[in-house]
This record gives sequence, C-alpha cells and structure tokens, in this order.
Amino acid sequence: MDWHRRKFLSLAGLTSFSAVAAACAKGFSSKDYRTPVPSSGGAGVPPGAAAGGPVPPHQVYDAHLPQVGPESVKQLVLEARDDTAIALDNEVGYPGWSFNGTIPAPVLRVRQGDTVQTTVTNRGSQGHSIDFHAAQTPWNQYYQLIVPGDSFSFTWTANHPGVFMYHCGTAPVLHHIANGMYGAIIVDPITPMRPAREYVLVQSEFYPSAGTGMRTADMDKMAAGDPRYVVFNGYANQYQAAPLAANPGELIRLYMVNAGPTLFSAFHVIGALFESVYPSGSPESALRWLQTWTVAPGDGAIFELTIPDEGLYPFVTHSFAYTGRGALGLIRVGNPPPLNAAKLPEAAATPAASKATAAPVTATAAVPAAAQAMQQTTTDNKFSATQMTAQAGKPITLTVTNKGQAIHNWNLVGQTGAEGTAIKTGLLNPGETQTITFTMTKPGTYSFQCDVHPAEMKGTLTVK
Ligand SMILES: [Cu+2]
Repeated sequence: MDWHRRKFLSLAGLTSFSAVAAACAKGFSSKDYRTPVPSSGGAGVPPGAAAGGPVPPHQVYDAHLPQVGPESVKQLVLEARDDTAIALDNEVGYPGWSFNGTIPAPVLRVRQGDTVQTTVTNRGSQGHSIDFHAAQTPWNQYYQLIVPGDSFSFTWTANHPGVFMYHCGTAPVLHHIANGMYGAIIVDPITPMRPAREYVLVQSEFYPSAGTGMRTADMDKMAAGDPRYVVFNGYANQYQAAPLAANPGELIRLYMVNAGPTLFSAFHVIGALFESVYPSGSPESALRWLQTWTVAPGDGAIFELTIPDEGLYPFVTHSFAYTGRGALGLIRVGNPPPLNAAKLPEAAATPAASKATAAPVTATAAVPAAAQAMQQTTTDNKFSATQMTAQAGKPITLTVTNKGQAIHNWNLVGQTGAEGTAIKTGLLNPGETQTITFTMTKPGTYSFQCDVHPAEMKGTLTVK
C-alpha cells in the first residue's frame, strides 16, 4: 500500500466499513473479500496511456438525448473499466476509468414506472460498483463492491421522474468519480413534458498532474478540490467550436447533472433567463424565472429557456475561478455570424486604452510579399509579447494563435482601417489561429489588448 492509498483510506472514513459491508451483504467468501483492490492509487496508467505519451483523439460528446424505448422493462448493461484514456483538451490526456468506455458514461433514459434490470460487469483490474440516484434501493445489497471479472445484476423501479447521477461508489469514492465513473440517467415523467430542443450536460472536474501529454492523477489536488479542469461532458470548452443549436423562440431544455466530485455548479446561461428550473428534474418542483441555479455535486436539474433573439449564448458555471478551466460552452440560436465575427459585450464596455490620435491605416486583404510578419500567442491570460515593433507604411501580417483554455483576441484599441473596420482578430477559441493584415502609416505608440481580458492582457505596438 503506497502513501497515496493510505492517504485516501484515511480521508475516506467509509472505506473499511463499506468494504466489510460489501463482503457481508453480497455473501462474498473470504477469498472474494480479499480480492485485492490494487493500490495503484489511480496514479495507475492504463496500458497504452503512459505518462507523457500522446493525447488520444477526441470526438465531441454528443449532447443530444437518446430516445426512450416503449418497453416497460428496460435492460441496462454497464461495464466498469479502468482503461479509458481520454483527452481533456488538445494538449492534455488523462488515464480515466469509466462505465462503457466513455466519460461521461452513456446517457441512460427510461420512463417513470419502468422496471430497470441492471447488470454491471467489472472489466477492470480493481473493485468497482454502481449507484443510481434515480433508484430507491438498499445500499447494502446493491451498491456494493463488484470484484474484477465479476458481474452483478439487480432490478429496481424508476418511480420518480427527473435527471439523476449514476456513478461508481467504491471507496475512495472521490477517486472513482474524479477518474470518470459517472453518467446521467433521465427518467421521463408519465405525462410527457412539452416538446423542446433537448440537450444533456454533465459537469465534472479533472485533476491531472501538471504538464502536457498523458498525465497521472494529482491526488493532492483531488483531495483539495483544486481541479485543473472543470468541464461539460468530459472535455474542456468542447461546445465552443461545436455549439448546441436552437432556433429563436424555441423551447430549449437542458438536462444537467453535476458529477463533481467536489465543486458546486452555479449554472447560468449568459444573455438568458431560465423560465423554469426543475431541481433534480422533478416536474412537480418547477421554479420560475431564475438567473443562476446551484447544482450540488451529486445533483441534477432541468433548465428550460426560450431565447427570442438570434445570437450566441454561453453557458457556464458562474463560479468564475473555475469557468476558465474549461466550463464554457455556447448555445447558438439561429444563424448568428460565426464566433470570430461576434463581439463580446465586454469589448464594447472597455474604455479605450489608447489616447493616441487615430492614425490613418489601411486594411488590406492580400498579404504582400514585403509584409512584416509578426506573431502573438495567447495563453490564460497572457500575450507572448507585450512589446511589439513595426515600421510605418509597410503592411503588417499578424498571426495570433490561442493556446489557452479561454477565448482570447487581439485588438489594436481604437484603430480602424480605411473602411472603418477595427484592427483586431475575431474571438479565438482554444487552438484557433487567425492572421490579419494592416498597415500603420503614422509612427507612434499604440495600445493593444484582449477584449475578453483587457485588465490582464495588454501591450503596446510601437510604429517607427
Ligand atoms: Cu469504480
């Protein structure tokens, strides 16, 4: 038993109790009970996902809801795995654990009153278990340790409609959830809700060690609740490049689960209000016209909103220490201009940082051979160069690459081209690059900034 494991045994006081209870409740033989739960402490790296190795490819997690079948007896077949290597962004990978090989696990959907026959098979190398928040069922019988290679079946009834978390509850639970063993289960009410554009979002935290490539679990950060990532559906900012779509005036229904393991979510959609919030998704508990709703770890909620105007509407946790760690996606209503042409409200409110007299500039579309090539890389929240220098009268081609987790841009404050267009890039998603070309005809010192983070990200362009 290494120190990580000892530390977690001491942090999760339930460990000994639940292991013994598991053994007793399931009638395990002493041999079963001694089946070792490896002490890898989750620093355990699955085969093919060595620390520092390449980040696996990522496909956007489909936020659409699965259909619910007509049959009144539903079969749920789950496989617990601890070899689910995933990407958290384009530079960082994590050796996750999962149900059925995805993080979050598949969205399950049943109807109120359904009999749910559940089979969980442990395909991993250590003990796992299952816990459905949608069920009322004895913990000491059904939510207990399933040893590697074993299968366990039980039946429960989905009596209460809502949106619920399901997860592995094996101690230390912190570790099994932080590694990815959770998903959302939706129980549709007998009386269907109004038709709506529906999406499912699972917020969760990840605690990879510092650096890029495949990482290991940072157990200290996990215990401290200081994640490197807070994300929706398992990947940082994935719905910025692939927004959730809706039409103006259409009812949008978001089924949201906060898997944690530790942080509360202050769920909010920028530019919109929730006309109804159903805590835990209970149709009997609707609250009206709310701005932000707290979703505790282990809880869920259904959010209904209708957005009248075309545009981009970010959804976030309004706990802003965490928003920039990956918890920002977009709802695209109608066919607004692409993100790079959109303008954040903050940009308009930013006072001009430069009092330099507006020099005549010329924005040109082509890149002349004699252009001055310049580079900027943005991270969170810095420019790679705060002092830039250029020659007057000679076209400048500036390439801006966003290597951060947040949206950034580059704006030469207050300066406009010949046609009155501002000299700036669009808002760049993580990983995006844009090149702009412009000419400064008059020597002087000009201020530039990121319109999203003007207080932290600014600098000067000196034209000689
Ligand atoms: Cu587990």
